[in-house]
Amino acid sequence: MNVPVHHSWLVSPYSAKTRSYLRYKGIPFEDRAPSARQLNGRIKKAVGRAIMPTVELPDGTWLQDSSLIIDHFEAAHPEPGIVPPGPTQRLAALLIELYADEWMSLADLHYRWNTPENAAYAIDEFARNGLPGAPLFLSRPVARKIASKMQGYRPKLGITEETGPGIEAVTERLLANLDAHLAEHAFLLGGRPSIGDFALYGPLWAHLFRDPGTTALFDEHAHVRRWLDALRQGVTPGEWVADDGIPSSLAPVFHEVFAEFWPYVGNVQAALETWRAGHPEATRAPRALGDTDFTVGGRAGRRRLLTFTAWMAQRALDARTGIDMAWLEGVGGGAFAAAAPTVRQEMAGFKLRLS
Ligand SMILES: N[C@@H](CCC(=O)N[C@@H](CS)C(=O)NCC(=O)O)C(=O)O
Repeated sequence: MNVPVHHSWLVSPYSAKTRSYLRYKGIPFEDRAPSARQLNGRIKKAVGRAIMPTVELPDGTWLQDSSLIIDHFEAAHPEPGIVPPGPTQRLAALLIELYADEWMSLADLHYRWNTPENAAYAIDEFARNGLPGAPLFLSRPVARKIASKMQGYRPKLGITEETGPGIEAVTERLLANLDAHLAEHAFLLGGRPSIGDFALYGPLWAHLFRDPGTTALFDEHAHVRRWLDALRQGVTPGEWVADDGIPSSLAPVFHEVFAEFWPYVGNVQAALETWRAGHPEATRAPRALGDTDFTVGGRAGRRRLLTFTAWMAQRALDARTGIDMAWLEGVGGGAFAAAAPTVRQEMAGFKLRLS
């Protein structure tokens, strides 16, 4: 093994993020689809969980979490950079990454598991990957087990009959807003993709576009389809938008980020701080701190307060220095600008720790 091995399935959104990133960077790698046995054996042993993507480096080191995988390769291969040098564009890219990773899972799981055609397709994909070469009557039961775990995330994330239409409304708006933006720009922040592009591509391509029951969501959005193709195939980088500017055509997207997603993150952070006050000696917070009210597309639900999301939010919060505050406030980011979290976490040994 002379090149990094990217362990992933095509159905996985976070793996689509890292795969498209590695391709764009021109970093040689081997894409390998792990079997169920490898996921529960080697991979679980290496990173503590049967999860994807993982990257196994030639020296035997393992990487997990799509953001940390990208950070690793950005440090080793800085050009062409995917984090813009301007502070406002950098923040914009990290906000889109945060939203794509932590909020698009609503759309991912809703459209895949509540669309019968997609669910059947995904189960067969799980079967082919999980037990390669086995006849479907043998591999489908294994696949159904994996699927039922994924389906089980729906109520925890607040994906219900009540919120489903809200998730669809938000997703359709996102696609329309992106299409209008991409009519004028090749990528989110100009002529080259940022970490926000790769993160957003993950769920849009691996779930919504690739799953056959929802491909039609893209029928009216030719610019989004062209953008998906560019991110899938790799492109020659152009220039960032000049002068650290954020195109006004992205304003509706950021308004959505701050309208419904950011209040949820604020609730996670508040819950983490309350929990921390009661557990001053703890070195790790639980994965979930109970449930909270939330809204998506105007529909109300309840979802778990996930401490992982607070860790991801730190990346964006830490990038506020030197930014154009007028832009941030103009797109509804006042609460984000003012947030002053007192509890921090860090990833060590594939686990979050309180720092
Ligand atoms: N934040 C992680 C999320 C990875 C993730 O949730 N991967 C899914 C597949 S797309 C998975 O393997 N889930 C297994 C599980 O939740 O047990 C990342 O960015 O790598």
